Amino acid sequence: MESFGRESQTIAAISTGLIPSGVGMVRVSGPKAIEIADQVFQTVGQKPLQQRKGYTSAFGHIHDGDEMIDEGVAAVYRAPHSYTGEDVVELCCHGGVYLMERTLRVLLDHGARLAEEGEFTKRAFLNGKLSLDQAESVIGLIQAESAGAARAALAGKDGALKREILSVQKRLTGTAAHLSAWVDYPEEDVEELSPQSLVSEMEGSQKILESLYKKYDTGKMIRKGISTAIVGKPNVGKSTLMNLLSRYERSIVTDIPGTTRDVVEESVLIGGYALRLADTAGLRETEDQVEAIGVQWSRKKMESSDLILAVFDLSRPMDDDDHALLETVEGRTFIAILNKKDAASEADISAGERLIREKASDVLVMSAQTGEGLEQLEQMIPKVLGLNKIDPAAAMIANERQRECVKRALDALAEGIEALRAGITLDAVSVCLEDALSPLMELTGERASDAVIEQVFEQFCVGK
Ligand SMILES: Nc1nc2c(ncn2[C@@H]2O[C@H](COP(=O)(O)OP(=O)(O)OP(=O)(O)O)[C@@H](O)[C@H]2O)c(=O)[nH]1
Ligand SMILES: [Mg+2]
Repeated sequence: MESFGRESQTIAAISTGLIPSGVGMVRVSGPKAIEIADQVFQTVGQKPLQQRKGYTSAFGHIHDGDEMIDEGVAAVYRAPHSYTGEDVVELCCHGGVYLMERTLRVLLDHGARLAEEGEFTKRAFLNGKLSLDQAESVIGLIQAESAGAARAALAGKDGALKREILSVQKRLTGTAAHLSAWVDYPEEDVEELSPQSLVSEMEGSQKILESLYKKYDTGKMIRKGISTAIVGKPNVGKSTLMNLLSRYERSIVTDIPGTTRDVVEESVLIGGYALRLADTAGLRETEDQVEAIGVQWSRKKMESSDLILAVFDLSRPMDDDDHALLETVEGRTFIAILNKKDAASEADISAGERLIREKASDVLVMSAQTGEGLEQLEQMIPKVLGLNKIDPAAAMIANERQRECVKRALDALAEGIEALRAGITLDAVSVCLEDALSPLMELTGERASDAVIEQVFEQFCVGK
């Protein structure tokens, strides 16, 4: 009972980060937002906030009783034309942690309640401002670390996925209508209402969902970054490549084989994508206990990464270790980096290249030391991963929850198609159609349980 009416209460939270910064923002939302803000914020030479229109702002003083805390600006939004769909006031003050916390405390003293994680966005969802998948894109926007990730999140927030899902829902509802027409008037031998035509309709929906589903892993790389392992035998120049890509001395480089022992990680931006690089210990059999652990870690890193940069040294003849590496990366997404071009003769280069090309389709001759070939590498990476074929602004599944919903819809559709083909009762097919529709409505939040909604908004921070 404690939570009775919580949704109609006025909430407040600090929406900017809790670190000293130029400006801080404390947000209030709910039926009493403007009234409460008026008790805390005194406009200077202007009407109180309650007499102001939406989408206006006023300069004034934030005070606690007679004590002035700070000066700032209050922006007023009137329901339903605000982020949450309720009356909202955003109080911008100086971004000192004490000032923001004090401002918040005074708002709470005057009747606001501290907002829970994601409660502003949750209210936007409950008030029909956003679908559940759009709300999830807000998290994506906040977490985006690259241009690609930000574009994908913005497209999601704009409703790209929602529109695609709604179009499939519409198709499925149409198919359900045809199915019942066929059940009700079987004697009307209408050509387009055959089991075969129903199968085609369902396959149409299946195709759209499948294409979304297949793009999931690539989309994930755009959003979360491409985990990339730099591997190779000792001394081939892995750490030099790491430093070249990081643009600073991230890893220790020496001419002693076995220099790198730990996995050294760094995030870099390449062509609008985030690359999560891991420089690893050179792969070789070793008696050295510490180095041996490093080699194990290298292998683990290689197994879990999206992309492998397999480095070879052109200035020395290829040996068994190089061949072993080629075998290890076979079947994986990798680029063979033929390094130390500057220290190799034309003959070495062509011999090395010929050998590697037998096993690798993406090969780059470069010099990590001089930087020659860096640009080509940066262009190759998105291409090898197929990222260049994906429009970040297109509809994309953004997380595991959404992926699972699409998967359930696909399973139900496959079952329905099989049932139709096998001539199983049409009632069973109706059930499959309903089973396909239901997870799609869960995805957009049109028909999601409270538990699902809770889980989504728990991932937000307070203030959003
Ligand atoms: N000439 C030339 N030397 C290079 C190049 N890349 C790396 N080196 C040299 O090769 C040696 C080994 O470089 P590292 O980057 O430490 O090699 P690594 O693969 O990380 O070696 P381990 O950590 O021991 O496995 C160093 O002396 C580098 O300066 C290159 O492109 N050209
Ligand atoms: Mg190294």
